[in-house]
Amino acid sequence: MNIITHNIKELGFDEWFHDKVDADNSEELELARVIAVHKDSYMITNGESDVLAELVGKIIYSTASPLDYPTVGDWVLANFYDENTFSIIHEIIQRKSLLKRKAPGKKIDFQLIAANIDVAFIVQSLDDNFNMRRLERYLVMINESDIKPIVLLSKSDLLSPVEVTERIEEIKKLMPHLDVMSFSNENDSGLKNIQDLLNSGTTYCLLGSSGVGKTSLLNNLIGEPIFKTKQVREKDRKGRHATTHRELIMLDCGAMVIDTPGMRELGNFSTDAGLDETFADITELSINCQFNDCTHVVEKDCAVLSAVENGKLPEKRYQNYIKMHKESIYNEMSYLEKRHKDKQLGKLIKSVMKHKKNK
Ligand SMILES: Nc1nc2c(ncn2[C@@H]2O[C@H](COP(=O)(O)OP(=O)(O)OP(=O)(O)O)[C@@H](O)[C@H]2O)c(=O)[nH]1
Ligand SMILES: [Mg+2]
Ligand SMILES: [Zn+2]
Repeated sequence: MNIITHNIKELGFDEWFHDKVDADNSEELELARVIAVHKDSYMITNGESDVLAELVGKIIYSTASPLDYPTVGDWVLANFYDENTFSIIHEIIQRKSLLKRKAPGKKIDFQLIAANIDVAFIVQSLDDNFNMRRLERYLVMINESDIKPIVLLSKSDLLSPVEVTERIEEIKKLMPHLDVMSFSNENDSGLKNIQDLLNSGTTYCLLGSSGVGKTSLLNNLIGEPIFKTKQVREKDRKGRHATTHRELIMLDCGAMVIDTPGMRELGNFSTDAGLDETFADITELSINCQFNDCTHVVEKDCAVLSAVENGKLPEKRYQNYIKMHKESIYNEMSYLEKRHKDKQLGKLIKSVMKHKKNK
């Protein structure tokens, strides 16, 4: 059985993961963490060297879902070859947490964002990008996993201090327990507060729309402009992503940060847990609904609807909740249907192959 070496401990490997490693396989394989995902290959590290990796055939041919592929932040068991210049990933170790969304467009499938994240920074810019409904959407995604969300409001240099405080209060009024901070990459205000949050061996990830300043923040935390940021010209900021892939970066303080490309769509999936936690006010109100299975849409004596009527619950927040709830039911059903069809197809292929063999 592999022991927890100093190297992998620094990368965040702990007893929790140790208990999940299959002892049979761990003899000849080495523990490593996925630090980057490219089209058909990966970059993994064992704390000593960063090594190019590919997937073992077994994973490529037996995977039914994107959930079975490695993503940034994953712990894997791998074989290292050629003096640690190449490796083959044999197994993904169970994930402590997983950030995923619906794949963009009409396709009903998951897209993985990152695994084994401890803290997610939701970055929204204070100028024109701030949007409470989008913030709720990110929170639903994060609260579904055991990840701590922290809201970072960027570009505070573009607003007056009074306006910044008002924005923070607006969020706090709806979600009193949420951590919210403002900062600026331009004049460095608030950066020290963010640095103070970072702990060694802990994995953070930067989420938020394109152009809000995620990579600029990462560069500031590194202390050097290592990663490319984009030059925003006023009108054509759409469709140009400065960051194109996800990568795990180790900071000098020992904290790890995953930068992600800005996401335009955030379709959600089976997010009951995420919804309940994000909309704790609605969950709380629903205790007083007449029916246990109240959907808060048409029912009589619905405490949620009354709260909207008397202005205690903002109508837009209520509508966003209902919208995401419906969406998650729809996506879940479509996904199950798709999986069922895929399985049928799999059976058909198997029987055709068998038939051919027997001929
Ligand atoms: N005024 C101001 N501009 C900023 C701040 N942070 C970033 N910017 C500018 O915003 C633009 C986008 O910054 P990036 O760091 O590339 O944004 P990003 O979130 O990484 O964008 P994607 O990689 O496309 O998702 C750049 O031109 C930055 O100079 C800030 O705090 N204040
Ligand atoms: Mg970026
Ligand atoms: Zn109700």
